[in-house]
Amino acid sequence: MNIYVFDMDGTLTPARQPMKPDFARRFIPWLKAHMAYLAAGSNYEKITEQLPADAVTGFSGIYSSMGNVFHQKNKEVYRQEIKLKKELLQMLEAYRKNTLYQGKLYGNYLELRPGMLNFSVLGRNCPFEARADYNAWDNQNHEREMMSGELNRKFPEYEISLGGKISLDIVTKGFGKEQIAAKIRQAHPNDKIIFFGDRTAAGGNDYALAQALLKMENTEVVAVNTPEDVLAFLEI
Ligand code: M1P
Repeated sequence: MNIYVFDMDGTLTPARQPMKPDFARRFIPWLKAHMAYLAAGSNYEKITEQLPADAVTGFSGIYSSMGNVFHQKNKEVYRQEIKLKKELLQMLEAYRKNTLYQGKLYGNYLELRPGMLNFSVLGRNCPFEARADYNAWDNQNHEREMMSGELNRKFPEYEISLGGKISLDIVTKGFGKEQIAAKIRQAHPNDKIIFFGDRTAAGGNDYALAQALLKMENTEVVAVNTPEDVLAFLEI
């Protein structure tokens, strides 16, 4: 049997937006007929906002906050927390204060989730246009790459990766998305595991999970750019 694993933002839904109705109409019947898990960076509340209820219950399990929380059929099975060093938080505050981005900054720039911290210089309370504006600026100026490189060198006990468009995801080493690989393999020792993600390249937040899976036997990683690529691969 194949076990399917999906990232959410950029893979099953547009980033931070609800699943498109046409995608849901084709994907959910397929989901109900297969064994599939969600492996998301977002927290569970955001997942339930973005996915229709029958998609949430259609998964055999939902890993949220990078695998630090696990739900089955709407019931929380476990959660893990993160310890944050004062020096790390001070550096994040300095990045926010000294950014060269000229646009307006918004609130909720440090979002603590179970087992992880999401950091965005721009601030998560930004409107959608500001998100696009910051992302275009960051693509030119590589602020997030610079910050994640510096933080990974200075704090080897943490793993810092680019989130989606505007943020960094910070976890304790070993407690990023890669932990999901071992958990799914343990539950399904003999099955083929196929993972779909839009950020499987180095530096992306699906990279660690993709690499952990590829080190195991009987796995496949499918790099996608949009939810439509998922439908095309699955031929649904
Ligand atoms: O694609 C998953 C990422 O989505 C959001 O990223 P951003 O706000 O940067 O677009 C965040 O929820 C992030 O934690 C998550 O990994």
